[in-house]
Order: sequence, then C-alpha cells, then structure tokens
Amino acid sequence: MIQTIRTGCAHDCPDQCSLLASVEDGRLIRLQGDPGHAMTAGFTCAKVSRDHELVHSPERVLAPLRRTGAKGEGRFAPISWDEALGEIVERWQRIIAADGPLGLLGYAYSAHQGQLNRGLLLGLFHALGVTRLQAGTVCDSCAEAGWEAACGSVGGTDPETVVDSDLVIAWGADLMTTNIHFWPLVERAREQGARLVVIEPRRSRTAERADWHLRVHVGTDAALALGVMHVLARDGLCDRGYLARETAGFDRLEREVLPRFAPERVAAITGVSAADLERLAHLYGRARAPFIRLGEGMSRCTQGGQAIRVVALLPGVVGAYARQGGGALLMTVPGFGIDPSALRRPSGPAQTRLVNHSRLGEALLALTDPPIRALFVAANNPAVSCPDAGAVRRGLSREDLFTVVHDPFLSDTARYADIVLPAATYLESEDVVRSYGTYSLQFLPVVIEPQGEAWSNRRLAQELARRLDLADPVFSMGTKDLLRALFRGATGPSATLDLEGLPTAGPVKLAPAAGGQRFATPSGKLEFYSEHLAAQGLPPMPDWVADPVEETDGRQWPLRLLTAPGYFQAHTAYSGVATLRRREGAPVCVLHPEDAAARGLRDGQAVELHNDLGAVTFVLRVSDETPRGVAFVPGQRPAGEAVAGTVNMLCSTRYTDLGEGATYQSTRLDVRGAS
Ligand SMILES: Nc1nc2c(c(=O)[nH]1)N[C@H]1C(S)=C(S)[C@@H](COP(=O)(O)OP(=O)(O)OC[C@H]3O[C@@H](n4cnc5c(=O)[nH]c(N)nc54)[C@H](O)[C@@H]3O)O[C@H]1N2
Ligand SMILES: Nc1nc2c(c(=O)[nH]1)N[C@H]1C(S)=C(S)[C@@H](COP(=O)(O)OP(=O)(O)OC[C@H]3O[C@@H](n4cnc5c(=O)[nH]c(N)nc54)[C@H](O)[C@@H]3O)O[C@H]1N2
Ligand code: SF4
Ligand SMILES: [Mo]
Repeated sequence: MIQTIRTGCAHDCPDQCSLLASVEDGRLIRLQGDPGHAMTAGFTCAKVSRDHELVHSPERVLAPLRRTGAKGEGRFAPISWDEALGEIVERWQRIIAADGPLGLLGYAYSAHQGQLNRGLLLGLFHALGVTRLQAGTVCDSCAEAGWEAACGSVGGTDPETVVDSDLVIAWGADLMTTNIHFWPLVERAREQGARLVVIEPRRSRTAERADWHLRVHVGTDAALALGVMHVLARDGLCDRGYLARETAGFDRLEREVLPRFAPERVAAITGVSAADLERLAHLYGRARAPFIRLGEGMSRCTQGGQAIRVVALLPGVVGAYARQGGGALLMTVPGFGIDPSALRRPSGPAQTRLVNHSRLGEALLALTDPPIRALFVAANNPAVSCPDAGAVRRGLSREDLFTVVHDPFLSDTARYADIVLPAATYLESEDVVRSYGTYSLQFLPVVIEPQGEAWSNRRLAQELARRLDLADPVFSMGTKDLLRALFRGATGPSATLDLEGLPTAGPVKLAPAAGGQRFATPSGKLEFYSEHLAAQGLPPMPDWVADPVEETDGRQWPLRLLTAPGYFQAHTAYSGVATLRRREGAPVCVLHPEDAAARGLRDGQAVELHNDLGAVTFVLRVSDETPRGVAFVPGQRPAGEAVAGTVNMLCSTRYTDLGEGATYQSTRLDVRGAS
C-alpha cells in the first residue's frame, strides 16, 4: 500500500517547500510539491524530485566506519555504534583532560535546516566549551552584515507580495536555479504588466528570461546602486517624505558620496553604460511598487558587504518599503522571531575561541595554545566547499588530528576521517524547519525509518551528551519538549504558534505584521549613515572604492573567477545521486569566445585554471554567456565528479569588507590547455 505523508524540505534552500512523500513498504518512492502550499505550488526542484534516489542511494554510508587506510584514501572497516562512540568519547576526554576543551573543534553547518537537528549539535559543542565554528562565513555572513547595516536584523519583504509589484529586479540572484518557487509569482506579476530586470555579470537561466539583463562587472554593484541614487536625486525621483520619516543620513550621503557617482564614472566602473544607468534609475524611480530580490552572489567578493548594503537602501530612496508589492528581500529569518538559544546554547561559556568557517585549513595547520587535536564535522563538506580547500585537505591529513565526520555519504571530507558515522537525512527524523526565503514554518515527521544504522544529528548529539555526562535537560528531551524549548523565547509571529497542533498543521505562514518594512537599526530607521559601523572603524556610509589587492592581483592574473550554485546540485549534497551527477554533467569552466581564442583554447578540451594557490582541471565550454575577462565555474564538484581538483583550491581566505565572509569572486587566475 502506498502511504502519503506531508513533510517539509530541509535542504539548504530558501524555498523550504512543503512536500508530499509517497512511501511504499518503508521505501520512499516519490516526493511531490504540495499543491496546498502557496509558495510550493505543487512542484519540486529537479534535485528533490530525485530524493528517493538520495535516501536509497547505494552509495550511502549505512554503518559506523573506522579508518583502515591513509587519511584521504577512503579505506574503512565497519564497526558498531557502541565501539565508535566509545572511542570518540575516550579520545575527546583525553584531549580535554590534557589541553582543555579548546583542543576540540565542532564544525556543524547547514545541510540539514531542521532547528532540532542543527540546534542540538551546536548545543553539544556549546555546552562542552570547545572551540566553536564562526559559521556562515562561506555563505551569508557578509550579505547579512550588509543588510543589517542598512535595515538592522529584520526579515525582508514577504516574497508572496511580489505579485503586486510592477517592477521586479533580480539583483545578483539566479532565481531559476536557487529560488525556483519565487519564479511563478514573478510570472504572475509579469502577466499583470510588471517587468523583470536582472542585474548579473553572466547570462544566467534567469537573465535569459528577463525583460532586460544588465551585465554589471563582478564586484561593482555598490557603484551601480549609488549611480542609481545619484540619478534619482538629480532628477527629483526621491520620495522625500519617506526619507525624512523613516530613514537617517540620506542628506550626508547626498552631499558627500553621491556626487562622485555620476553616470559616466559609474559606467567606467561597472560596464553598464551611462544611458542604461539612467534608464534603470528612471524605471526604478517611476515604478509604483518596485521589488528587489537580492542574491548573495554579489556579496562573495571583497566589496560584497557594501554591495548588499547599498541595494538594500535603494527602496528607501523611493519609499518602496512602504508600498504593497515593493521593497527588498535578502532573507526572512529574523522575521520569525525565533530565539534558538535554548537548544544552541544550553550551557557552557558565552565566549570561546572561534574558527572562521573559511579559515579551517589555517586553523588545523597553525593554531596553537592549544592546537586543534580533534575535529567533528556534520552537515558540511569543507574539503570541497571552503576557500583554500587545498589547505583544508592538508590540515585534515594531519596524522595527529582525530577527525569524526557524520554524513549520509562518504564525502571528500569523510575520506579523511578516523571515524565516519552514518547520518540520517531530513526524511528520517522529526524536526521543524523555518524558511530563510519565505515566511513559512513546518513540522517534519518521520517519513521513512533511518536507513541501515543511520542516526539523526539530534540522536547523535543527545547520545554523545549523555556519554559525556552533560546534564542539560535538552539532551534528554523528546520532540514535544524540544519544540517547547525552541519556541519558549519566541517574539513576533512565532510567539503565537500552536505547538500542540504543529505536527499536523502542515506549513504555517508567519509573516510580519502588515504596514511596511520595519527597521531594527540603532536609530530604528533605515540607515544611510551607520554610527554602529563607524564605532567599529568601518565605513559609516556606503561607498565603492577599487580594491588595491585585486588591482595588483589583476595585473598578474588576467581573469576573474565567477562561481555560482549548480542547477542539479546543492553544493555537494547530491553527489551520491548518480542521475543528478550525470545531469549536471562534466565539471566545466565557461570562457568568453575572445578569451578562449586569445589562449588558443577550444570548446570541449581539458583546461587548467591556475594561480598562486594551485591548478585545477575542468572541461572548457566556450560561450558568450560569460563576460570577457571572467572564468565562470558552476557548482563545487567533489573528487568523484572532478577531472582534477576542486575550484575552491584557487580561492584565498581573504575576508569581505563586512561580516568576515568568503571572497570566491575576488579570485584572480589564468587558464591554459591541460596537458
Ligand atoms: N540548485 C541549487 N540551489 C541552491 C544551492 C545550490 O547549490 N544549488 N545552494 C543554496 C544555498 S546554500 C544558497 S546560500 C543559495 C544562494 O543563492 P543566491 O543567494 O541566489 O546566491 P548565488 O546563487 O551564490 O549567486 C546568485 C547570482 O549572483 C551572481 N553574481 C556573482 N557575483 C556577482 C556580482 O558581483 N554582482 C552581481 N550582480 N551578481 C553576481 C552569480 O552569477 C549568480 O548567478 O542558494 C541555495 N540554492
Ligand atoms: N566556490 C564556491 N564555493 C562555495 C559557494 C560558492 O558559491 N562558490 N557557496 C558556499 C555556500 S553558499 C555554502 S552554504 C557552502 C555549502 O557547503 P557545505 O556546507 O560544505 O555543503 P555541502 O557541500 O552541501 O555539504 C553538506 C554535507 O552534509 C551532508 N548532509 C546532508 N544532510 C545531512 C544531515 O542531515 N546530517 C548530516 N550530518 N549530514 C548531512 C551531505 O551529504 C554533504 O556531505 O559552500 C560554499 N562554497
Ligand atoms: S526548491 Fe528548495 S525547498 Fe523546494 S524542494 Fe527543491 S531544495 Fe527543497
Ligand atoms: Mo549557502
């Protein structure tokens, strides 16, 4: 008999779909989009339509493993859970006794978006007082810091209101790939006359479908947005009433910064002609309710924080934040008002040593007092996804490092582990997810039992806590009590949740109250001038200045790297699904025809991307979808899919201007034929 179970998607994706799972004899046979959920609209992405192949993949790790070969080699022998946990606890206790808890690094991240599965692992490491991960810096910490400088910690405009917009701008967001459920809403707005503008260096899937595609140079969006403000101010298109009521510091920006962003200069910086800039500003200034969907791609370079910040300020200049259908959305998370501290920080020191997500390699190789002697990784594949992935692998190769990896698959990182623990997927344990791109929250039931001997993150965290004698009540709670703990400190819309009814409620919408965008900055207004940044020695006003390091690197290395998520991949989380590996195809680098010709390179040949950090091999695709001067590499491919190496081996660990984020897009390199 086929049973249908409603659940939510917990992959790292802004859409957080509601799903209908078909289960027969304990096996998942199909996942479909829930037609009853407005955002999901009855369809899944190409990835999750294959989740039955993910959970039942023959490549899954089904039992705990102990390493028998060299680090990185991938040779293991099965052991029991009891043996594995016994060994882990014994090793950790020895390290803690000798060096204190800082000798252990807990490195768990976002591949499971469930609040319980994510929160309890973080809680375990918090309670132990070990060295903690400064998380999110490979992903959204810079974008978040840019947004917060302008708006404070608030969720953006409800994506469902975009249907009332008359001008939609996808600014550095490839909606067709990373936010596919936003697309039907954009289409509805277009049916009612809205136009779609895409601001993107390359011809992405979304740019191909736009009414107008503006090809901005990578890393210059702050200059473009300041140019738009310049024209809006010059041509009387600002909403002066809104600026006076709801914002702070625009007068200073207008006097001190905007004069330097006249169209001709902006054109020289951004590659967008002065005429196009004027047209964009006029379109934006005259729209009734312009909606900007901000992507994070533009934040992943040295000036990324300023870029997000200025774009987030734009709706304030024309008053769009106050109008139905207008505004801007980067993320929704703070809008829920959930405070996960009860799970993530049950006890343990408030401050400890932090390791930036993107500097794992350095931490493993160079930290002292004490050095990192033990590493625990879950829901994360840093050997592929971290900048300077070569250094990460060198660090993971240390014979004296005791590494435990909890993963459903033998990831590239797991290959370096001393012990690999089989992880359950989001379909195999109870949880609750809240979206980061919509205002939806949903309970996740057990859809299928954990495969083989797989354990969920939460079960593992609770069992380790028990064996390590941690007394915090969250480590012995069942789902009901964990939900109570999670929502105890909730404010805003989450405070009204009916927790008893949650398991059967399906997706629940928790949008902020109507009445326009609120701001949670120190002044309570949208801040063009930020005292908070000034106090940290950061630029109090938005600006764009050429980056001296990039300029020097640019003289030596003629091409700039552009990376973006793969269409059939979620970073490396689907590398165990043969169908999707095939559909994503060979690991490619895309060069503009002129750049390929200048190097005598042909479409389809093997090429080496190289710089001071190393060399990595890809298959060349020649296409003008990529701008001149740029090498575009979609996705991050693990060893099993690569020709040789992975793109992050070329990326440095330099930080962004705000939020200490990764700067993949500031990587300079050259391309040559591979021998
Ligand atoms: N299919 C798929 N979906 C995913 C993921 C995946 O791996 N695969 N990953 C998920 C995760 S973890 C995240 S964080 C989100 C990220 O999703 P988004 O927030 O949309 O961010 P990115 O996809 O990294 O970048 C979006 C676009 O920015 C462009 N871009 C890069 N540099 C610049 C620039 O300087 N200026 C401008 N204007 N554009 C630029 C890139 O070409 C890319 O098309 O996607 C999620 N969704
Ligand atoms: N060059 C370049 N690099 C990037 C990016 C880019 O755009 N360009 N994007 C960055 C971004 S946005 C992000 S978020 C990071 C993502 O990078 P990572 O956080 O490393 O994400 P994944 O590669 O998806 O690895 C997730 C791992 O978790 C495992 N996993 C899945 N579900 C579970 C679970 O329930 N429990 C456990 N224990 N494990 C699970 C998967 O099998 C996989 O091995 O990559 C970043 N790296
Ligand atoms: S679009 Fe995103 S949330 Fe929806 S099914 Fe795919 S991965 Fe999950
Ligand atoms: Mo991400």
